[in-house]
Amino acid sequence: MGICFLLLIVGVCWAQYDPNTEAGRTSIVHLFEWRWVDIALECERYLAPNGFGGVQISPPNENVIVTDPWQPWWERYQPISYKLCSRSGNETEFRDMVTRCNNVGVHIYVDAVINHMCGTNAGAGDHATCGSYFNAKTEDFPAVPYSGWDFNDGKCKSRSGDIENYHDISQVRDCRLVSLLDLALEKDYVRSKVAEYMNYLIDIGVAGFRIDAAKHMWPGDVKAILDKLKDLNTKWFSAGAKPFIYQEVIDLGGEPIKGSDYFGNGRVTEFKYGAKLGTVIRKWNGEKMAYLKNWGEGWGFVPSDRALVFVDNHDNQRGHGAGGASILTFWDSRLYKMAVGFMLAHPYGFTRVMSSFRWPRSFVNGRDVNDWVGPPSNSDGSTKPVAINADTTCGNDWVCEHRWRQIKNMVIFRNVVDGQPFSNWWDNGSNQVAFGRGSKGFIVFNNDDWNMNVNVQTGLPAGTYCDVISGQKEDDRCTGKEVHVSGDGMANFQISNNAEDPFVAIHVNAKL
Ligand code: AAO
Repeated sequence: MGICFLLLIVGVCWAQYDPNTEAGRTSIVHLFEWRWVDIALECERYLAPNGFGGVQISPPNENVIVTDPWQPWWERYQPISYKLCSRSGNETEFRDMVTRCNNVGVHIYVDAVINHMCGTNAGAGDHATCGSYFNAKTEDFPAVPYSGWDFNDGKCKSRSGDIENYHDISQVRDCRLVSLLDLALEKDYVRSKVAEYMNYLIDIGVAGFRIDAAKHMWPGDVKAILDKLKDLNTKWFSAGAKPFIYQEVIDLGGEPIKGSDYFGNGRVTEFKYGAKLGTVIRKWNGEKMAYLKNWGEGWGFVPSDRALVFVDNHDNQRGHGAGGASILTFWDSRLYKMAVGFMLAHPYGFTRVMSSFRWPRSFVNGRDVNDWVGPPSNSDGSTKPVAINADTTCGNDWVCEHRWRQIKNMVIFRNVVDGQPFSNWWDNGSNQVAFGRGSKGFIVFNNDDWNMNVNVQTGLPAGTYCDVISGQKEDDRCTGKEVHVSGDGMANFQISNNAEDPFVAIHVNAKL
């Protein structure tokens, strides 16, 4: 009791850092803009059998339908109500997805857009995804209901009412982010409406939330909402389990709002991770992989147990949000696979894999003028199903990075080495590096412009291992390169700088 009181003061009695994934499942995947029916199938046919712990889904609540430009992906970040209909599906389909995914041990994490409603220019009428009436000008959202009293207009001190200066903390939190109507989260009524929405999802069986635009809310307001949340549904989670919370706080340094301001509520997204890793793998600014030896807190990142990490996200893969040009995406597939491989092998942070759709990228003066284009869709605007090809890749312009052999096998690698220490680092002072995870796994990269041929200590038991990057172990044979570890743990690695994938990864479950 006394201890809990003390802990309560520093905020750890409530805060939820544990992802609630099943034991031995250490990553989630963001199935950006996927339909609920496709996610349910993917949980059963692919994610569960390959050890994925969960899925971050696109916002499930009612949003405005934007027609100029035509149904951009970002319309889903403009809520109209907390009813569960969206381009991804209706409430019945949502419930079916959560049940079926949970039943195979893959949990659902909801992207919760609770900082704001639609933009000031969204108009009025019933052009929202469940058909609810709203009026952006009068700030009337009867389907919640919210009215003009429930927004921050009076509090905001910027000239336009929008955020104009990220160095002014109150502006960032009390004014409108890109003109989105900013909810007055200090009001108990508003907090209760938001908590009601989140509790409804918890009852259905979700395991946690990405808190969108958390930077634009006062940490204490977020906490007041979280304090109203229920424990997870005991049909799938142990009694007393709290929803996993990861807050979207963009902190690349240089602004007064810090990721650490939000530790009391849960984890935060570490945006420095993808920005820096992209810079290193691209070899920009004199960076080299040898410098990754102290990757993690040593690079100024938040503590590992407070971090949600990713190579790219739905914003910065198309120039939104933050990270800049260094961010690696599926468009640079060779370097991207190395970056994701490095992330999944390294113990730092809780990892999220991105799964994208392809869009007609078109650069004008260095900016992608098609950065708004929504998911693959039919002529009536409905989202196309995720087609699965005979070779297990996806069709219909769904990229499915999570199904790329190299990435899928590294998700498994991370599960196999879970709990093992970062060990046996080796580098050539340039871009050839290697490291292990105790006695369970080892990975080697050659990002130099010359061939690699080294003998290094792996820490693994003697034997012949199958490289899970160039192939994988199928029954008792290896479809890729084989690596021989001798009795003293040493092994020889040869990686051509022209290899399709210039890295090799082995682990004890891929021993022949
Ligand atoms: C759309 C239109 C707008 C229109 C609005 C309303 O594009 O023109 O005004 O509708 O009609 C998404 C889209 C938006 C879209 C919105 C609503 O990205 O384009 O607006 O839906 O439909 C900030 C926030 C961060 C946010 C990010 C995009 O802090 O929370 O912007 N991400 C989330 C979602 C995102 C969504 C929303 C929030 C809204 O993931 O998909 O928006 O729900 C600085 C700040 C960052 C700030 C960026 C971008 O970053 O630090 O906090 O992110 O600027 O404004 C260097 C700096 C770095 C800086 C960066 C960029 O890298 O180091 O700190 O430059 O300047």
